[in-house]
Amino acid sequence: MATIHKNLSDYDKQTIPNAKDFRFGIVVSEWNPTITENLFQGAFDTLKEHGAINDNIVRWNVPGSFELVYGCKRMTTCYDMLDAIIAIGVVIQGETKHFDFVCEGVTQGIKDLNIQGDIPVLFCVLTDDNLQQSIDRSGGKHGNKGTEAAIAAIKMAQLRKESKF
Ligand code: DLZ
Repeated sequence: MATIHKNLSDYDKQTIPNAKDFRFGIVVSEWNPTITENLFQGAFDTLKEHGAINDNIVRWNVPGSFELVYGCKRMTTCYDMLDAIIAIGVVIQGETKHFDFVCEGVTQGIKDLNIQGDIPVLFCVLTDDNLQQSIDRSGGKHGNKGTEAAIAAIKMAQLRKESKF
């Protein structure tokens, strides 16, 4: 998963489906807010760039990354017409084991939502050693993981549409 020499936001725009008919949810963690806002903006701008309209993008905030799972779960219940949901958070290594527990909880939780539910939930959670790594991946020298998640969300929305019979 080395991204040290890779800009995460490099992709071929021609290969991305048009998102004008899709509806997206974005759940944003308020922990490390300057980073999560940049991730949100990267995701929002990318969805718009590929045709999504403002009224078809709903945003909710949750206190921390651990709460992303519940936020996404509730969003799938309240807005069952959504085509994909993006979970945005940043977990930065501290001095205790909290980092490991939050990372484990949110990763497994979002995985479970994808197994149990019908709406794809995209994992846009940075799990970094320090603040600089998060800055580099939220609009810095390694691109914006929010952009990457938005592209994945459009692709998953299209896959979901095409796989319905
Ligand atoms: C408590 C905590 C800590 C120490 N670090 C982070 C972090 O780096 N990123 C993050 O999104 N949230 C953190 N939290 C908060 C937890 O995600 C959660 O909100 C609380 O444990 C309450 O459930």
